[in-house]
Amino acid sequence: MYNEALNIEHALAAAVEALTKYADDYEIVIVDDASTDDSPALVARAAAENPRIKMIRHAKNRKLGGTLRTGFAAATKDVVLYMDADLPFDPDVLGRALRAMHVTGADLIAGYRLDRTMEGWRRAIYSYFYNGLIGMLFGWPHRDINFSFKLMKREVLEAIELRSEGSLIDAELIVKAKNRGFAIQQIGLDYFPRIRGTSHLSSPSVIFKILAELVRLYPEMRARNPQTPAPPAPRPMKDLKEA
Ligand SMILES: Nc1nc2c(ncn2[C@@H]2O[C@H](COP(=O)(O)OP(=O)(O)OP(=O)(O)O)[C@@H](O)[C@H]2O)c(=O)[nH]1
Ligand SMILES: [Mg+2]
Repeated sequence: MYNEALNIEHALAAAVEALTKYADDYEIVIVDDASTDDSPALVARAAAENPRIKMIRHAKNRKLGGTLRTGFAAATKDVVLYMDADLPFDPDVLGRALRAMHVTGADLIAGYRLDRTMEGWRRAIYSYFYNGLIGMLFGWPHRDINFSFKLMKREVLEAIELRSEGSLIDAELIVKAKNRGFAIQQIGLDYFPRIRGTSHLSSPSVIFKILAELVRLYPEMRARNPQTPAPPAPRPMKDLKEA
């Protein structure tokens, strides 16, 4: 979360609603990336009312990769979902994604945006080339690398070391998980572009940082290291809910 005072309370309420419906036990970890608006105070208020909500605050702005790594390190449950704070999808899709994990036995379910027309052609073109570039470099075609819906078993996060500070983090996660032999499936999701607050992560400096980190991390992202056995037979839905 970065300066999301206009979105965060509603995003939290929608997440709590979905988690209550689909999980017996849950936690919500919000990483505040040194926001300068009221959003940390709003999260603190929600956390005082619901002890399952935790907030971790960065003293300095670290961008997406550093922030996700803080959040992943703090997550304690068996299944972890990461989501942007501007509510780009309805958290109720968690039910479908858990179901997809159960039915396919995948270790990671990645969401892709079914329709992006509202975002404008410039961003659609950037994404098209970025998805193509990652596919070409690592041999893993993936439809929507940077979409913020990734549901994964905690084994995935325990097995790989993520090092991006910027927005390369999504590609690093997908590529390293695949290289370790984890099974990934994709599901199409309704995407709701931001209508409140300010966009921060689609600037030229963010894209430049992705390319710089790609050069730095390319060798380790190329290393195939399948130490993971074939995915186990799917667990009953009931177990996932209890997890
Ligand atoms: N950690 C971190 N997160 C940020 C920063 N800027 C934005 N974010 C968060 O990252 C997520 C995505 O940022 P957005 O600005 O929505 O980027 P986007 O989804 O590519 O673009 P729009 O939705 O069109 O604004 C949101 O949860 C933001 O709060 C930042 O500097 N650091
Ligand atoms: Mg957004």
